[in-house]
Parts: sequence; C-alpha cells; structure tokens
Amino acid sequence: KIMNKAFCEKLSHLSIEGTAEEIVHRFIEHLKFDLGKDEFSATPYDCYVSFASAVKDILMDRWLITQPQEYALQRKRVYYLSLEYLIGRSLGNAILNLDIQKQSIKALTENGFDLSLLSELEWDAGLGNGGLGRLAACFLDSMATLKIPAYGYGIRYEYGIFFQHIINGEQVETPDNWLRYGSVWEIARPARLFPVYFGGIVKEEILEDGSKKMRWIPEETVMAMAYDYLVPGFQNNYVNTLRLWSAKSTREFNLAYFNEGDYMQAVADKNHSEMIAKVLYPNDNKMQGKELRFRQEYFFVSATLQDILRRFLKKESDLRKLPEKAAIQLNDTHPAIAVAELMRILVDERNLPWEIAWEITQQCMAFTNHTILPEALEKWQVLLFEKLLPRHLQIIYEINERFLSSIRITGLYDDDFISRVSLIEEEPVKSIRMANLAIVGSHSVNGVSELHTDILKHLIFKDFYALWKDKFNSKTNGITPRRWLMLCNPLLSELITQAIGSAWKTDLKELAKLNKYKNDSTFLEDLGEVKRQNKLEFCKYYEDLHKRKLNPESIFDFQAKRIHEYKRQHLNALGIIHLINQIRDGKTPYPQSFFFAGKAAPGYFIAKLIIRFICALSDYIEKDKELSRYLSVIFLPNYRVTLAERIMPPAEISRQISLAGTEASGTGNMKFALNGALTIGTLDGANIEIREAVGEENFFLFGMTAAEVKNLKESGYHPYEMMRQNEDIKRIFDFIESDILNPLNPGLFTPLTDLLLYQGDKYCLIADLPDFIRVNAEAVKVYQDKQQWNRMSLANIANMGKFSSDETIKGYAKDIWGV
Ligand code: B1H
Ligand code: IMP
Repeated sequence: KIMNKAFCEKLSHLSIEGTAEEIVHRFIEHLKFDLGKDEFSATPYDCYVSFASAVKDILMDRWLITQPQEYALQRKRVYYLSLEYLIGRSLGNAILNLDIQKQSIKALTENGFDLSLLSELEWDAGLGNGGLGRLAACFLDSMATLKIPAYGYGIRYEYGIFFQHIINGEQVETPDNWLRYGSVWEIARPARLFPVYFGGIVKEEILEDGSKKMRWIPEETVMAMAYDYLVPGFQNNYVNTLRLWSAKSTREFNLAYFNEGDYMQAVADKNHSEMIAKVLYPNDNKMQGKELRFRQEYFFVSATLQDILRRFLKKESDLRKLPEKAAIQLNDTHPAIAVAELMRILVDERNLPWEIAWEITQQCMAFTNHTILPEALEKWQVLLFEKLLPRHLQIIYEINERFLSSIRITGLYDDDFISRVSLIEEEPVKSIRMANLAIVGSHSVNGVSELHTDILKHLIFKDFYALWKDKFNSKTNGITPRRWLMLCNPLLSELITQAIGSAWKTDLKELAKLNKYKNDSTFLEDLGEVKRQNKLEFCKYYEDLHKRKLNPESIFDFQAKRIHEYKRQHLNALGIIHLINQIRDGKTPYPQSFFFAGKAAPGYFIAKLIIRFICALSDYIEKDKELSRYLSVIFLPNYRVTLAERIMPPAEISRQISLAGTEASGTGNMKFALNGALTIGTLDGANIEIREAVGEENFFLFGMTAAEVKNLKESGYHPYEMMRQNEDIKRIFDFIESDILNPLNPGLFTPLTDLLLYQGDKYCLIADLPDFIRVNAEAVKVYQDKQQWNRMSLANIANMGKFSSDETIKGYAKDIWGV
C-alpha cells in the first residue's frame, strides 16, 4: 500500500459532476497546464484538445466507478478480439453518452466557442477497413449501453486506413498518421506490458516422473504495451475499456543491450520489433499472406490472453473456472491463433492435462465468420508457422490428430470428408486452415445474417455442420442508433422524439409506433421537410469543400462502401450509361444525382479501375450541357465514418446491389434505411431481412436469388450472348468501347469490359442488368409521388428496430456468452 487512508479518502471524494462551470474550469486547466497555451498562442486545435480533455476527465471519472464495481461483482466478462476498430470521432459520442450536451454547449457558447466547429477538428480513428471494423465499434457501444462488462482488444496501429485522394480521376493513397499530434482519448499504460515471443525451437524434456514435456525456446521477444480507450454506455454511467496494444522493442527496457553489443544494430532491431503495430493492412474481404500480418495476429492475441489470465487470476486460482468468468469472441479468423495459444498456456505453462485444457478452451472461445469469399479465407503456410510459432504448429497438429481420430472411429465419414475438415491443407502448399481451427476450438460458430448463416451451414462449412449442428447459429448484424441516428441526424431524431417520445434511443423497436402516422399527411410532409433540410445542409457542406454545385431538387442516390467487384459499383455505372443513352434518344428523365464513395485496396487493380470509370463518367456528364441538366455523378473522396455520418441524413436512395450470396450482411444498408432512404437492392445478406421488416412494397427489389445464381452458373452462363441479345445492354457496351469517356487513353476500360463479356462475369452483372434497369426506372417513377415516397420512407424508419446493435448484442449475450 503506497497510499494512506487520508489520501484514499480524498482520492475517492474527488469526482466530477459535469456542470458547465466544471467543464469550463477543466478546459482552461488543460489549455494552460497541459498545453502551456494562452490567449496569444492557443490555436483552434489546442481548444479542441483542451475541451475534449475536459470531457475525457468525466469519462475517466465514470470509468473509475464502473471498474471497481465489476471487480466487486465478479460477473463474467466478455472479451471481443478484433484486428479492426473503425471508431471515427469520439467527442460528440462522449458528450451524448455522458448526457452532458446542455452543459457542454453552455460552457462553450458562453465563452464564444462553437461545439460543432471544435468537433470538426477531431481526426477519425480509422483502425479498420469497412463493415467488420465498424461492427466492432458498434458492438462496443451496445455492450456498454447494456452494462455488459466487456473489453475490446486490438492493435493500436500507428497508421490507420489510408487517406484517399482523387487526382485526375484516380485514387491516390496517403498515410493516415492519426497519432501525429497525439490522441486526446487514449490513456497510455506504460506499466501494462507483456512479452510476446517469436521463432526459436521446441525442446523435448523428460520430467522426473518419466513423462515428456515440450519447451518452447523462442528467439525473439517483442513487448506489447497497453493503451486504453474509454467506451461509455448511453446515459447510464457505465464505462468499458477498449485496450489496444502497441509494440515496443525489448531494447527499450533493457539498457544492457545498448552497452554490450552493437549499438547501431540494437537500434535497428528496435525498428524491426516496432514495425508490428505500424500499419493496418488495407484489404477488405481479402487475405494477404504476409509475414508481418501473421506477426500482428499473434502479437495481439498473445498479449490479450496474458491480460485476460492476469485479470482472472487476481480473484481466482482454478483455471477450470475460466469459462465461467470469460467469454472470448473471435472477430473472424484474424485472432483464431488464440485457440492454439490458450492451449499452449494451459498445457505448457500451467501444466493442465490436455483434455481439461481443451475443454476450457472450447468453452471460452466463440467464432464469428464474416465472409464466404474464398480469397478472404485465411490459410497460413506451415513453413511460416514453423519459423515463427513452432510450438503452436505442434499444438495444432495435435488438435488435428485428436479431432480427426475422434471422427474416424465413428466410421461415419470417408477419407474425402476427413481431408476436407482437416486443419491442414496439403495442396497446393501445406497450410493451416484458420477457419477450421476456429470452428473446432469454439463452442459457437455464427454467421452475420440469416442467408449468410445458411450458406455457412449448407455450403462452406457444411461438413462441420454435419458434425455439430448445435454449434452453428445466426446473429444478424446491427448498428448503434446513437451514432447512426441521434448524432448524425438531429432533425430526424427530434421529429421522432416529438412523435413517440425518447424510449427508442435504447429500445429501437419503439420506432414501430411511428407506423400510426403512415396516413397522417402532416407528419409525412414534416418527414419530407426534414429530408429536404438535410439535403440542403449536405449541399452546403459539399459546395464549400469541393467548389462544385449540386442540385438539391434531384434524387440523392448513394452507393457508399468499399470498392469491390462483388459489390458491383460498376453495375451502378452501367445503369447510368443506360440513362445517358435514353437522354440521347430524347427522353427527359427526372433529375438524379448519383453519389459514389469508397476506398479501393491499394493493390486491387480492377477496383481502382472502377473508380477511374466512375470519375470518367462524372466528368463526361458534367461537361455535357444536355446531360448535366438531368444527371450528375459525384465521387466523394475518402469515405470514412465521419463522411458516412454526413451522407446518411440526405440520402433518398440506398444502393445495396451485391450479387446474391456474396455480401455476408452489410451494415451500410441498415444505416441508410434507418435514416429514411429507400433501398434498391438484391436478395443478399441482411437486405433480405430489411425487406421483410419494412415490407416488400417499401423496398425496390431486383436481380437473381442466390439459388438462381447457382443454377445459372451450373447450367452455363454466357454473358457475351446475353449482351448481344439485349439492345439496351449492347448500346451500353458500345458506348464504353467507343472510348468517348477516355479519348486520350483509348482502351483504358477494356480490362473491365473483358471481365464482363469474355472472362465469365464472375459477379453476373450482365445477367442482372435488365432487371436493374427496370427497377431504377420504377424507383424514379415512385419518387414523383412525394407523399407515397414519404410514406415508404416512414415505413423504413419505423421498422428498423430489429437492426439495432443492442438487439444483436442481446442475442450474443444470451445464446453465446451466457452473460
Ligand atoms: C467483412 C471482412 C474482412 N467480411 C478480411 N470480411 C479482412 C475480411 O483484412 N482482412 O484480411 C478484412 C475484412 N469484412 C464484412 O463484415 C462483410 O463483407 C460485410 O458483409 C459484413 O456486414 C461485415 C460485418 O459483419
Ligand atoms: P484491470 O482490470 O486490472 O485492467 O484494471 C482496471 C481497473 O479496474 C483499475 O483501474 C481499477 O479501477 C479496477 N480494479 C482493478 N483491480 C481491482 C481490484 O482488485 N478491486 C477493485 N477494483 C479493481
């Protein structure tokens, strides 16, 4: 004990209520005493930092109440392991969740500051690629709101997802050095430090009783240092922890290295170790088999499991009780090495018998799959394993042997079956199948929508489903209504609250009460007016930033998501070319603005070409007087959480047009619908459930079903012939092949058209195009009946309750975690 009673007393009595006066006081203290700034030197950014620090003080105060409470209660904790957290900004969210909006605005306005201007100075924390990372962030919000003692664990990347610039119609990436000026929101824990080992050899030891034991003698050590981010629940005084690991060289802690050996080499080695937490891999739905990524995965899993066990062992000594106190959720296979690591700790370090260790591991672990795209399924070469984690490789072999012999002795399965479920793939290169490891090592496997889970059960994991039906379950994704409605769309939130009260904020199903307004023409007009105001607001934002005018009278139509062939941004583009052809034929369409936003992985050639295609289309239309009267195409650069918050309120049409059976769930689809956009979509992922919830008459459906796609591909799909037989499609391709979009660069888009016409059109754009053209026209027709459109929009908002991440988390808590 380093503190006496008197001091502890003072410590526990200093608390912050969160009045305007306290906020101002702390704001000033931070400005003066942390930053050393005065009226002559403070910049707007200094003011943001100091004010945000005052808000963080309140977060910290609540956190220091929540955490000891949970120690006293000793409830089971949830550990969410994810390589991605796409958080965005924190200031507005903290103020909302702490319920200090009125005081904050008072504190600022009385002193001549503007909250929205200060908020704009915060950089996004972009530690994720897309849906998978944003889902993790929504889950943290919901777990805190539901007062579940939960921890997010991940990596504190020095560089988050790259910035996207569009230069001459092309994507250019620059690094997101988000920590350059430090982050207000993180708390460094320099003493919360764990060693993580790599490489070396495994030695067999004979113990006194004659039994054998494996001892890993690693070659390399990297230190993992904790940084904490506080996660407040919605207006409930409950604050959880997101703990992100940073890599530190052991050199830092062992100065002897510098004295004895080669000083220059020691510093160089330091860089090598610290590379681990340097940068987020910028791929979405694709595995990149790089050694550094493999190191990242093990680094954060090893540090996390050490921390979990440390916390457990503070109050318990019997590791058999671990499953009663810890639920570990694996966000895809990226942390799947946790299965082998926990086994290694229990068997090698804690000397538990294998069977007991296996029981503990399986009961703790649960696995969520997020994609069925074959290129995303993680497989790591045995050679790499052997080099970096030789003991884990042995453990995986042993898990595999025990697993395969347990099914062999039943006599129910043939050799083909056994080689399909094996954790080891022999051809073309011997590799470890991380999904198989995660499935075998977990008590629960879930998909992220009904359709996706069905595909897991009956297609990609059907052999495991045959073995363990009860392991499989579906948890449809969700979004937090705090960020995705209250924060981003204050006008709509206010209208809703006036109509049905505030209960929807923590019980989104309350929105169903809006259904009673479906024939209330005043309410429908108010709803339309909110959308109109949001469109005008967006126009102002866009025009200030990009010096280009938008037409607020046009239909605001959005496709915002990572650029990927399976998501079919190019299908949307083909639909726009059809409209061009119609205008050339003298037909005058209703004015439409097509917005695209999304990043392409830097190494994904076709995705980058799709961006060029959209930008070329945008230019061509803008320069043509006749076309630009009716159409505009706008590529919004650098899609990120903050931009997503800007586009949800003004959106009228949401495009969710992936080929059926490819998008596991989607969550952008939910954000748009919750903000009153109508979806033009396929029967894919969660679209199916959204359509069911809002009513099929309030959803613009097109395209094949997943079953139809399967049939078409099996019976022979001939996109070129289809194109030849459809006059509209033929003209679309004639248009592209004429190089009118790219006169200075003839043939630029040939790789794209070749993929569709001559290389099998993997994602069936040609097959779905006629129905896509039909549904686009239908939506535009309906739009012209404003009251009808508003009624459909209301039906969407009112029936989105099931897609709150609060609901999703309740499902995980009950069915998987037992909390
Ligand atoms: C999703 C990924 C993903 N699924 C590999 N899979 C990655 C796979 O860096 N990697 O190697 C990164 C990301 N991301 C998305 O998850 C799905 O495509 C969406 O449909 C789904 O809504 C989202 C959340 O479940
Ligand atoms: P951790 O769980 O060890 O990471 O500690 C997080 C926070 O939990 C600490 O800052 C304390 O507020 C609280 N805490 C940690 N250990 C104890 C304990 O033994 N009793 C009560 N509270 C604790």
